[in-house]
Amino acid sequence: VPTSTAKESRLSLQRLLARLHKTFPDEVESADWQAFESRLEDHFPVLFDLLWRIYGPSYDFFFHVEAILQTAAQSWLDRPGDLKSLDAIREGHPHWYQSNRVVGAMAYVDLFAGDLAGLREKISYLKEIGVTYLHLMPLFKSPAGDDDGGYAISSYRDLDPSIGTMDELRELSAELRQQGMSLVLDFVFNHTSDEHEWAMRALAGEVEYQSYYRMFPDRHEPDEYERTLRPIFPDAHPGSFTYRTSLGKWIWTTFNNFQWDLNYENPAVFNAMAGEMLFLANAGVEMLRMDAVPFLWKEKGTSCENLENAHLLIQAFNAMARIAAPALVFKSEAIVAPDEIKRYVSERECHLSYDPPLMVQLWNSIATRDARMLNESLPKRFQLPYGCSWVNYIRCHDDIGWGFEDRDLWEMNINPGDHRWFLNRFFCGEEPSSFARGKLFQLNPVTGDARICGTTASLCGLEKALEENDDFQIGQAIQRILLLHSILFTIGGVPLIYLGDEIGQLNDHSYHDDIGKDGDDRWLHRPPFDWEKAERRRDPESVEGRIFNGILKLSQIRKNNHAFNECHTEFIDTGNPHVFGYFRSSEGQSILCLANFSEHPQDLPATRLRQLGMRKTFTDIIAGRTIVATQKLTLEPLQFAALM
Ligand code: OTU
Repeated sequence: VPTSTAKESRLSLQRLLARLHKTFPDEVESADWQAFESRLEDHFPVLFDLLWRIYGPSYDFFFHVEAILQTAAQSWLDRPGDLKSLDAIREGHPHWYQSNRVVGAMAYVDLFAGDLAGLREKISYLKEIGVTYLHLMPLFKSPAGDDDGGYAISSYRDLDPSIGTMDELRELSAELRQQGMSLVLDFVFNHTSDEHEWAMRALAGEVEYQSYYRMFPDRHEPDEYERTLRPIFPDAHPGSFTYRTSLGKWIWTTFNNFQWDLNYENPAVFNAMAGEMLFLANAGVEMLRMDAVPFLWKEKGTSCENLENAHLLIQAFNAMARIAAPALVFKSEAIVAPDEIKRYVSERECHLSYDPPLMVQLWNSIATRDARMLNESLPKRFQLPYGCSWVNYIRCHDDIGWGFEDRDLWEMNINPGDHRWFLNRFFCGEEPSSFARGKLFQLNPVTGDARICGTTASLCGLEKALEENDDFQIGQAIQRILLLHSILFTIGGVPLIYLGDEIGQLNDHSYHDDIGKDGDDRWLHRPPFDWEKAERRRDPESVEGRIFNGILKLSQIRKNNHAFNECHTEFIDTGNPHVFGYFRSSEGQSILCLANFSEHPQDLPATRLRQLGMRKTFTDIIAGRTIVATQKLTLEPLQFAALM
């Protein structure tokens, strides 16, 4: 498809504006409308070009472009005044998420605080840790029992009634904003649940809504596609299609059989979902976690992941946001090969992205007590385009999958398959050197691939140490938890805490008693937040107090040192295979971060430090003491130091 020219898009805009003026006759004179038109001038050429590249061949292309602009105009007119003020603030300071003051946290509303009203009462707890970015897990209407933790959405405009109402969500977002916190929600736009109105109408035989999904009359095409697809939940749901007898059709279901993939080849689907996205933005959501982006577009003979049109679609959603909700930014959730992850990150696509390579490498170093893989492979891909940022995490609500770039491992003479298997055994506690209490997830019997479930504390050895009542091991487990968080809070990007990790919550096996959760082992690491345990954070001698205070200190150190601003991280060769090291510098301040993954003291020769420009005397701002290193610097077991 040839790309459109600037001239074509300008001409189209003129024609479309004339028609839009007729649709919104009472608005066109207003200042609000003028603001909309000036944004259109800026961003319509981009949007038009993207739509043209995706949908250009459809006979009714122009009809759809007009409908899409109507969605943008209506959403802008519906946007509340306080959010329009936020738009103006963000336009003046678009890269707010790069600030060292930003600290993220994620939680399920029901598990953390019962409901939205309960959550408002917990804002002070979040403020105590310094949270400024709050990701609430999907809270929309979902099929009872079959909801994939909220990722099967039946309506993007109605909440799960046990959590609250849309009005309460709007109130919460306003209160968070007043308290200096940004609300982050998921945009689950690859699929809807099979109880979404569109799916129900499709089931009832409405052809228009059947074209919202990908349906096939027999196995012919599904078989063709499956030749090159990888199953995502092989345990729960083999293959990528589900047969519905009432329809007599096979439906594309990448994830569970109740999650129907949307058909983005149909421009009406893009328009409808852009409307849902802007609706969320107008409720006060400042950042969208763009769920499952790799799967948006499908083509026979390919893996149907990370295809070019998936990128173009996200860019088209982004252009819609620039026009109708400029404060909105996107975070990419692409848990794919390291080289593919970065392709989603740019100001025109997703401003932020999870950083699975860091997460995976951190766990690898925890298991091997060795930092060489971190030192070798992380620096290769850490640099992001201007204005973009990583969201760093130790673990999230999903499993941990060993997403290394195989090439990197071969270069280090490590067999990737064997090494993944070692890590799986290690985190299930099956290796002699292990302290972890994880569980295998989605073992693929064909490939032998598997992923790991478990909370940070249980994977770091706290569960085992507490059971064995071993103070020394308890201390080491706490140090591992703090070591991981130290890197999270200092390396370039937004640190994202899984709420509960800051008080060392352990694996929770109670999900087996809930038929909605049993069978999905990711619930092992999604325990209800334990507020009694959280109370013990006030006792500095308690396990909870030691972890909580350690993380609190990291949060404060991050906020008080502008070296942690922005994303730039200069990785260094520490000369010691157990020690991971990097410089953070900004506005004239420079801090050398060193992480010892070994359970033994590790030395760094003073000559190496001198070469890195360090003096003989410096301060470790974590330990709060002055260090004189004339001969060498010795790091304690599992110590993290930030030197300046
Ligand atoms: C996401 O995860 C969510 O985080 C999961 O909780 C959902 O179940 C799922 O989407 C469906 O909505 O495969 O193992 O590359 O890896 O989107 C988790 C992206 C997943 C996928 C990711 C997906």
